[in-house]
Amino acid sequence: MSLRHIITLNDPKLRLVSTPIERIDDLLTRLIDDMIETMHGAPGIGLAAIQVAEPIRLLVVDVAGKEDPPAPLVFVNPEILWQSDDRNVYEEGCLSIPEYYADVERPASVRVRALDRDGKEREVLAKGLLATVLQHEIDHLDGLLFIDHISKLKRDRVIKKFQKAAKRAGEGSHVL
Ligand code: GNR
Ligand code: NI
Repeated sequence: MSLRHIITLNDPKLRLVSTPIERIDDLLTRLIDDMIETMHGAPGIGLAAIQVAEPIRLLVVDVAGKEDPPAPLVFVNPEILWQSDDRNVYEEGCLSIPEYYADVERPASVRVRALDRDGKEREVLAKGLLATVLQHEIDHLDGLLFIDHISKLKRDRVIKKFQKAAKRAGEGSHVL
């Protein structure tokens, strides 16, 4: 198992629409295990494959508390079958947008169908934090970020901040 590099806001790959997974082979289960390790190491409570630069419809989540043993869940080709009309607001963050947090309103509950690590079809009725994280991750599979759910003013501000930081990091590293 190994840690994978997590791409950040300036990387245009984050806007790709990820493609469905056709088979769960050795290469994929290795990616799944690396993603779980990368998520736990970050630390984070979710990770979509595109965040480690793999544009495929795969995500992992783990919303176990700090005192509990790890409880990673794997979702291959997830689909939202149903979402509640009632909504919830959570302060969200994203490993691809480090140190930025904002309130996001989403459906409070969702029913999601996916394949697990063994290729078995599963359905979960998620509420609370799990419902929020699953929607955040499924957004990633469609090239969406949580900042797409906040005001344009706030979104443009955080995008600009990251562009400036990338520019600064690039200066001085040019070969003369
Ligand atoms: O670690 C994460 N925490 C989090 C908190 C509130 C709502 C969503 C998340 S997901 C995030 C990890 C991540 O970026 N997943 O894509
Ligand atoms: Ni994220």
